[in-house]
Amino acid sequence: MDFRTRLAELQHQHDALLSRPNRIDVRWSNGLFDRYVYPVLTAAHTPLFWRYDFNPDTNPYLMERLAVNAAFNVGAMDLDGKIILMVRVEGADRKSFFAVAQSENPVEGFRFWDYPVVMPETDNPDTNVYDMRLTRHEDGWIYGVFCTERKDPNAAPGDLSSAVAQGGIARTKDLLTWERLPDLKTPSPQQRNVVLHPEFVDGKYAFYTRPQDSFIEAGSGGGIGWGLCEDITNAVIEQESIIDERAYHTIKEAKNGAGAPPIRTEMGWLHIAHGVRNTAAGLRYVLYAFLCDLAEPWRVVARPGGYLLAPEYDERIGDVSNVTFCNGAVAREDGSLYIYYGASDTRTHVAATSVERMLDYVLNTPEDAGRSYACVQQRIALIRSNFAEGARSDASLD
Ligand code: M1P
Repeated sequence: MDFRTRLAELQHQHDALLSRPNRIDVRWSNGLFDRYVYPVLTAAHTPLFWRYDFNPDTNPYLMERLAVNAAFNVGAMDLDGKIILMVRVEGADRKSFFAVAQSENPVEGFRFWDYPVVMPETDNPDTNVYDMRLTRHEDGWIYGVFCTERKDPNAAPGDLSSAVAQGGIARTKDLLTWERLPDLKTPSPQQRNVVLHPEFVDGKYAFYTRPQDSFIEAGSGGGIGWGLCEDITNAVIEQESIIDERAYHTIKEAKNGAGAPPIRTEMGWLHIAHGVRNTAAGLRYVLYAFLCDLAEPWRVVARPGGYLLAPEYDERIGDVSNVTFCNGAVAREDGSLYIYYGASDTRTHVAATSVERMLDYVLNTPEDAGRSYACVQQRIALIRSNFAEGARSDASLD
């Protein structure tokens, strides 16, 4: 196929992908949210002109010159009626960067802006940046809080894996031009999954943190932390307290982290977070939800047990399999709520629900009972109440 024909074919396929309608996955039904059949973003959604050199003289075989590996873990917000996703795009070289994709439809039709985000560096340049949470703060700025990763300066010679993760902070008014602020300083050696609360608390900026001792292990960092700081242009948290602990034999045994910036509801601040447990096949990442008090956002008031959303179907497989991860959700004025989640560190999916349903879920789902015996008691209570409602025994059916 000659250059021009192949380019036309590539463009045709790309246009078809970008305009492919999405539909609810009928295999899935739990009354809480709808899953969609197709991911809303994949590496293949990135513009062809980000990847191919279109000049036949310099690229006679029409090769991908700068391939893209993945598009996942998106920050999200509603902007003038459009859904904006701040995508973690990962090049074939493993480096992630941020890029905006937008759509008027929350479940399909996402298209990338022409250029990725140019995120200014600090004096200590980031090797890798990822997982931006977008917070529209009451101070008038839109903040992007993300993980910045650099090689560990104390790594032993030959150790090319040890890294240091910290909370990077930048702000913008238009998502185009970004002002980089100094990284968040906390008492913890490392941070990931840092989220800025959208409102001042006691006149201060409030952060959800995830203290950790090393790059991978949370170690003594016991869960989702909370801390206040006076000045976001030099953000220092002196005191960090754990508001949502890790716990033995739960979905957040190994680690957990705040996800989308919390959503203000009439019943409290709604959080969609992630929990990580160990399995014989490696780590398993699931989403879970909890609710915090409106006036005291550091106080958890409802903790439904178990996970909200776990990897299913194709979501289970990818570069890091068995992972669902959320750092962006959008609550719209009509009450609908869209949860964007990365699947297995490869692509981006959406689950559609409503704030009302999520409140029903967090307020009426029993807490983790903690022990098998107690979980059986919980289930027996449900069974008895259903028999009282007229449920028929399956065993009595022929
Ligand atoms: O690979 C799974 C996830 O691992 C990290 O999350 P956590 O810090 O909770 O382990 C992040 O790097 C995230 O991007 C990734 O999806």
